[in-house]
Amino acid sequence: MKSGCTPAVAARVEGGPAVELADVNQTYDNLGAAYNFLATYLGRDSVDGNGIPLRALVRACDGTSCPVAGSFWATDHFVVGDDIAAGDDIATHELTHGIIDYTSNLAYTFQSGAINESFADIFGEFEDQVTAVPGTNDQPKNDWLFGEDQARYQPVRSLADPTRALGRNGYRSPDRMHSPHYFVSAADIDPGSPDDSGGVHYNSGVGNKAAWLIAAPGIHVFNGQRVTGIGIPKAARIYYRVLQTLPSAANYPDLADALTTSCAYLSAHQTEGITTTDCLQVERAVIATEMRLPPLSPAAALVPPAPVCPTDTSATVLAADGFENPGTGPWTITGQWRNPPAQGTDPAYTDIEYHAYAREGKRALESYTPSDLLDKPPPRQSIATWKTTLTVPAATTTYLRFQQARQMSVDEGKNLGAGYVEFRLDGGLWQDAGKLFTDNGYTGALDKSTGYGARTGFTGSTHGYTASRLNLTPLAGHQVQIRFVSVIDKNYISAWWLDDIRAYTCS
Ligand SMILES: [Ca+2]
Ligand SMILES: [Ca+2]
Ligand SMILES: [Ca+2]
Ligand SMILES: [Zn+2]
Repeated sequence: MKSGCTPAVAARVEGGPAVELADVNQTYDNLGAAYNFLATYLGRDSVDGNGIPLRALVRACDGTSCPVAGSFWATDHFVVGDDIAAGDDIATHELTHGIIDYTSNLAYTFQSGAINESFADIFGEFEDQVTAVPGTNDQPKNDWLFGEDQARYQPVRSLADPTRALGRNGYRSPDRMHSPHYFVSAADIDPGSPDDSGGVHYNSGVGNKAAWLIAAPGIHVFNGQRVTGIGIPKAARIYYRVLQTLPSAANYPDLADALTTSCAYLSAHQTEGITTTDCLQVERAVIATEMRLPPLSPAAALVPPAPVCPTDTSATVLAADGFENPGTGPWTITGQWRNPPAQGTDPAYTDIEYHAYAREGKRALESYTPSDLLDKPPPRQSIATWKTTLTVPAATTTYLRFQQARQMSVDEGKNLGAGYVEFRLDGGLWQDAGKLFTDNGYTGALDKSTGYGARTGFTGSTHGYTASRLNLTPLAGHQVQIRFVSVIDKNYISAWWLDDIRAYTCS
C-alpha cells in the first residue's frame, strides 16, 4: 500500500448481501460460477487446487485509465476493467490463467502462450455453457463465443470458427496450423519487437478449434476429418489432465500428444465414462487442426529436433541433467545464468525473462538480460560449466544432446547476442565445440560491435525449444568437460534457455 492510500475494504464477501454497484454483484456471481465449474467438472478446489479464496478488484484503475480496459489475472486476484464484469466466460478465462500458474505454468510467449490463451478460452466457454449465471446472455446462439456479454466490445473470439472476425476489434485467428490466418508476428522475425507476445491471442485459435471439435455435441466435418463431439464433461476432464502434464515451454505438437495420451489414460482408468471411441474423436480433432505440423511461414516455424540415435540403436546414458535442482546443481555458473521458479505467480508473468521456460520437468537454465542492466554497457558474457566430467569411451559412438531455445537480439541483421558450446580435454584449454555438431549447430556470427569478437555461434530466435546434438566420438579416451557461454547484449527479451542435457552412447 502506498502512503496516503486507505486499506482496501471488500465491497462484498462470500455469503454477503448484494450491494449497490452492479459490477460487484455480477463479478461475485461469476466467481461463484467459476468456482463451481472447477469443483464439479475438473475436481479442483479453486485456482490453486487448495481452496484459495477467489478475490476480484472491479472498476480497477491505473495511472491513465479509470476503469482500465480489459481484465487480467494478477498473481492472486482477478482485475476487472471497463465493460468486463458482465461475462462469466471472461471471469473463468482469467481464473484459468491463475490455474495455469499452478499447473503447467505455460510461458506466455509464442506457441506455449497461444496454448495458455486457448486453455483460458476453453475453460471459460465450458463454464459458460454448463452454468446459468443471472445477468449473462446464455442463448444457444452465443454458444462457443467468447466475451458475448460485453456491451461495447461484443464477443471477441469464436471457438467454433476462429477465422470469423468478431466484435468491435474484429480479428481473424487460425483454425489449423496451415491456416492463412496463422499469425506471424513481428516478434517471429525480430524477438526485440514483441507483438502480442508472439501472437498468443491469435494462434490460440488452433487449440480453440480442436476443443470445439472435441467438445461440441454433433458431427463435425472439418479438414477431411469427421469428429463426433464427446461433450463438455468428458472434454473438461481430458483438458484438465493435459494441463497438468504439459511443460511450460509446450508447443502445439506437445498439446497434440498430451491430448491423445491423457484421453487414453482417462479411458483406461474409466474416468467420466471416457471410452476409446471418444479418444478416436480427440485424435481426429488433432489431425484436423494439423497440431503436429509446423506453421507454413518459415519465420514462425520451429526447428525440428535432432535425432537421438540412428535407427535400430538405442541410447545408454553416461550423464544427464534436467536443471530441476532449484540451486545450481551440477553446474558452476558465472554471469547472468539463472533457474526461474517452477511456479509462475510473478505479477509480471508476461515477461518471459522472469518466467520458467522448461522443455521437460519444471525448470530450465536461462541466460538472460535483466531489466536493470538494459542500459548499462558493455554486453555481458555468462558461463555455465557442467561439473560432470565425461569419460568418452572408445569403439562406440558417443553423443551429447541438449534442448535449447533462444530469443537473442538481432538488430538490422546484426546478431547482438550469441551462445557457444565449448569443451576441454583432460583439464586443458577450453575449445569451441562448433565442429562437433551433427544436428542443429551454430547459426550465425556475433556482431563485432558487441566487443566479444565475431565468432560464429547460436544466434537469433527459435520461438520454442529445439534439440541440438554433437558427436563426441573424436574425443574418445579423454576426460571431457562441457560448458555453455552466452554473450547477450542489451535487449529486453534476449535470452538463451537450456534443458535436458544428455551424454550417451548409441548401440
Ligand atoms: Ca454466461
Ligand atoms: Ca461465451
Ligand atoms: Ca528441466
Ligand atoms: Zn487471457
